[in-house]
Amino acid sequence: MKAEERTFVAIKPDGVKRGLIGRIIKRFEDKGFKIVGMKLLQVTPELAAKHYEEHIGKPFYNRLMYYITSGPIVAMVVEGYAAVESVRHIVGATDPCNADVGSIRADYAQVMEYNVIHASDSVASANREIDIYFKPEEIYDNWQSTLEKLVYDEERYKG
Ligand code: FUP
Repeated sequence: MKAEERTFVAIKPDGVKRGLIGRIIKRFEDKGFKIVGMKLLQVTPELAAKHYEEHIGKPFYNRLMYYITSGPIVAMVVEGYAAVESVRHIVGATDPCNADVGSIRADYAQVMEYNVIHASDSVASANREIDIYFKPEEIYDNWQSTLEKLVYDEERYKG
């Protein structure tokens, strides 16, 4: 059964520089997700290499490293029902040409190299990426979103 999950989301440097932070966060809030971690940070080359270690050696790796370190990102931990799958739908396909209409990448991006946002592709990746970007004490879950009980039954779907 699908359940409550956490996922890692990052508004990439192009999204920050284009002034899309508010519009992107709004989509997750509108959906009823709970943001339990959030910060603006500059990704160092070391952090970037850790995040994208699966892509080391690929033809686009160097460009990806340059891009993700080219300005600050907004890193978030987003919590909600089937958050990994659901957030990936809101984000859209990696290549914005193929992203579903209405998704963030369809609405705001044209090419893969500047696709505005990152979201974890599995629960295992989410846990790994949350660990890379957040200390446990930087995650705040000790508050109640007014939506938790209305958008989905939190107790029923507890992860
Ligand atoms: P995603 O999970 O959608 O972020 O996509 P990937 O982990 O497959 O790729 C990470 C980033 O590398 C993408 F956001 C964009 C970039 N990339 C390219 O530039 N070219 C490629 O062929 C594949 C990925």
